[in-house]
Amino acid sequence: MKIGLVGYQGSGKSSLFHWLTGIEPDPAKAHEAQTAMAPIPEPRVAELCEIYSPKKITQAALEIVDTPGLDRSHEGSAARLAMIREASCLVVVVGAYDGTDAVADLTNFEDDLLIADLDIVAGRVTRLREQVKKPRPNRDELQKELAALEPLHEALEQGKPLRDLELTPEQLKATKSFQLFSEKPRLVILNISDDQDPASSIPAALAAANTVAVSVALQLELAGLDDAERTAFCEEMGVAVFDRDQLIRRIMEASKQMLFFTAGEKEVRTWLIPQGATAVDAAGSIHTDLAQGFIRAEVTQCADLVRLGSEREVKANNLLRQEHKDYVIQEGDILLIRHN
Ligand SMILES: Nc1nc2c(ncn2[C@@H]2O[C@H](COP(=O)(O)OP(=O)(O)OP(=O)(O)O)[C@@H](O)[C@H]2O)c(=O)[nH]1
Ligand SMILES: [Mg+2]
Repeated sequence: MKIGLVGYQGSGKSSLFHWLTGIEPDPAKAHEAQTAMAPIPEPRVAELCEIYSPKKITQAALEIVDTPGLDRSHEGSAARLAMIREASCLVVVVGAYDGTDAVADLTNFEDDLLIADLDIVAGRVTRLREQVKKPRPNRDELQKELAALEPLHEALEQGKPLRDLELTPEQLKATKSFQLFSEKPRLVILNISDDQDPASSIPAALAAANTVAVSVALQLELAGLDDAERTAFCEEMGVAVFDRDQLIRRIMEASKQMLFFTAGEKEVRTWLIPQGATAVDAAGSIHTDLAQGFIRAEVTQCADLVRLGSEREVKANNLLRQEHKDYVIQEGDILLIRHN
């Protein structure tokens, strides 16, 4: 699942990309989308490693995409919007380090996305209205699609993002191929200046939105220092390190994904799945064969295993559960898939 860093030009997307992934975007490719992985730190991996001493440790990672910024005058927007469409989750970066009115800037940006959505939905609704007037074999289906889209068309006209609505299965089906921006989950990052305090920098109007305030340039600089230099720098400048691991997990949650574990002497590993995924989905994310030959999942809670110290103790305490295909994966589950 692609996580798109999006926003207006110069808001700090490429700096954020560099900080999150450790990879500097190639300035020669600033007009293209650039991708890198950000490993998702999970402290429980170390606890599982103490139990298993595995030969190998593998951490799941987020796929982060740096996109070229939109121009406020909308020049060249079509191609840039097309790159943003590919992402399943948007991290909207608002440049608030130079005194820009963050609330107004975010509102403008989201309006730009909303208008692009409205164009698409309005176009489809107009075409469907024409089509259902004439008798044709698939008229019922077109009628259904129109009925699904009309309320969404209306919401967009009123400036309501679709993520705020509860979409029906028919509506989800009708919008799926459009990859509408306002339907995508999103997190807002206010890129504040070095001397602003992250704790008090989120305007009241954004408190309800999923918003994080951080000085990206400062944190990128701090990340490049060794421990001693960093401590000295922070003391001298009166600034603090922002927990990047926590931000990465926050982005994972915003993207409606979660981790599960597999653990043994060969490998301790975290895996990324959509929230609400089932045991057979999880099996499929490991290998398609595991989903096809799925018999059952043996599930342990990580906290139980860590507390008891061994699989044997977990079994002795009846804490190893046998779950079937439809079991919904829970936070902290360690899975062993039985298959043929
Ligand atoms: N003072 C300050 N300047 C920043 C900060 N973040 C970004 N900038 C400035 O903004 C410029 C652009 O930052 P980038 O990270 O490249 O911004 P971008 O969003 O990738 O820009 P585009 O790719 O052109 O849309 C940098 O060269 C910095 O001068 C910040 O936190 N503080
Ligand atoms: Mg950039």
